Amino acid sequence: MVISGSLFERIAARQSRDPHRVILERADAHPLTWSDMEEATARLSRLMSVTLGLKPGDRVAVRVEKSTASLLLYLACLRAGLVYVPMNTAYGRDEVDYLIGNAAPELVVCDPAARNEVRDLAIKHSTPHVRTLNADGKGSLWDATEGTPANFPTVACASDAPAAMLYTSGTTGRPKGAVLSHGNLIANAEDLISVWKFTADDVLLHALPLFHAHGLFVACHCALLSGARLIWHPRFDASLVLGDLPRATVFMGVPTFYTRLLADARLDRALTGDMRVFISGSAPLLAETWNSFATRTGHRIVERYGMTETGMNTSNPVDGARKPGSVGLPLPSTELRIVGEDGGVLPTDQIGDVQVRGANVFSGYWRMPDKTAEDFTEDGWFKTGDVGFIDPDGYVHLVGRAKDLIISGGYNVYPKEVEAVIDRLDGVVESAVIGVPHPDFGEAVTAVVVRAPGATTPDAEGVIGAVRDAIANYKVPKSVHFVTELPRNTMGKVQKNLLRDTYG
Ligand code: MLC
Ligand code: AMP
Repeated sequence: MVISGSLFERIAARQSRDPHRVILERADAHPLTWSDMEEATARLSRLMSVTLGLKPGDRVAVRVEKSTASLLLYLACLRAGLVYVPMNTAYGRDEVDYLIGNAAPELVVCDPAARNEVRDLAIKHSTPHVRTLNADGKGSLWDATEGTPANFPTVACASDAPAAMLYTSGTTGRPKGAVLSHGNLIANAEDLISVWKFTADDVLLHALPLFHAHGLFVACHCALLSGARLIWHPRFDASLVLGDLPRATVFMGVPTFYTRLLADARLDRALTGDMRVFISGSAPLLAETWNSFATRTGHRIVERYGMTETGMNTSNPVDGARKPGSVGLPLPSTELRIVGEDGGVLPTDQIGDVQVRGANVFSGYWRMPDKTAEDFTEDGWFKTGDVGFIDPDGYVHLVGRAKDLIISGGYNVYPKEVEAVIDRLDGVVESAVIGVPHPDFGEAVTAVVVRAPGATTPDAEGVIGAVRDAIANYKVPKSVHFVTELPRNTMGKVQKNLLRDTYG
């Protein structure tokens, strides 16, 4: 069989070897086989392509709770050549407004509870279709598939055809849509399956959200393209994860998942005895967490490093030395180099900017050619905004970020977005938002605020309340400090390092 560049065709080719085998288990409903998934995605693809008339390349923006139906919707978009645009369910009205306006989707799928708000935004942005899908997989999208024939010829596509667009914020300006092609996603998944040695005997415990690269691409593609079984959890709950670990062989999480598992006395060698590998990424895993986990369970967590625009770039090996504090070796299809301020490549052990190139790297930001050009070098390397070095064994170590980014519990928070909300408040002159160490979230969003002379409002609660009303809840400062002025260097730039020293 000749298959095109379509990721769906690739998954179907792997899964159709044994279509009646269970590939997804969940607590509250019957397990799914590939045959179930094939049928459900055929209906959804047909509904979107034939009934609603969406064409390959059209965007489908999705803001729904994680469910197997949301996974099926993603797969149906791949199958129909549509571009899947997931949104964090924590996004507030302004964030959804911006995203729908920017992505210009033909269809928005949202939770029934948000239908009126999303419908208004859809009207504002001339989005023709709005459908709903709730956490149980019910809603107008699903209902409309009743009676739809369960056959749909998968849309063939070139490997550079867009498959998904994920929004990532910027140091300046508004969030950008990173367009990932079918080829980007396939290349990265194949590398990870080989480096992490996935086989059809694996059972992956999936507790990550489905709207970011980690849960959607890394976890799902490794399982679906290797034939491994998924145990599906709607969200991360340490207790439920511990309950299912004895039935799993692979677990993936952000560092907060690991610190929360360690906080539970039940985590021990017996419980994790049948596990093959634990994998961590999206934020720095402290060597202390790595060591505690190794002592308690005997497992050396495999840390890897990636980002929305590139998928995964490096990983510690499953066979071979896993170094705590290092993000490992470049993946087979990824080249990685460290460059100095003059753009020259730096030798081993020298700290500089991390740049990557390879089949995993996206081709650009949606409708932002200038921003895309800015983030690539002339010879096609992507500037990650991360800072690190390569050790004499070839292992990559990240030591910081050139970009002004806070990572809290694996979610990215760009200070500028939070500062903009605080600076709008009456009585505020200016603010600086920083990340300070936090035992659960790794970094905690912290605001340092200058009020107008004599002003006593807003107080900390007022600042927190205003941010909570405006943007996603994980971006809300965990603490607020008031100062009479912000420290600045001779260029007038706020010295956030001094603030981090004071409030960290
Ligand atoms: C929730 N809260 C957070 C938070 N998550 N605060 C800061 N940082 C976070 N990450 C807050 C909520 O606002 C709420 O506050 C309170 O905590 C409880 O909310 P919750 O929804 O009950 O929290 P919980 O379910 O415990 O969520 C925590 C978490 C979740 C760690 C399980 O954040 C999570 O699943 N993180 C994973 C993120 C991820 O998948 N990242 C991958 C990005 S891809 P209040 O005040 O309202 O009560 C990427 C590329 C790569 O980076 O390399 O992988
Ligand atoms: P995102 O934009 O959500 O894809 O986040 C990507 C960023 O997360 C990277 O540029 C890194 O700064 C960070 N990141 C991902 N994995 C790791 C890791 N293992 N260690 C440190 N930082 C990481």
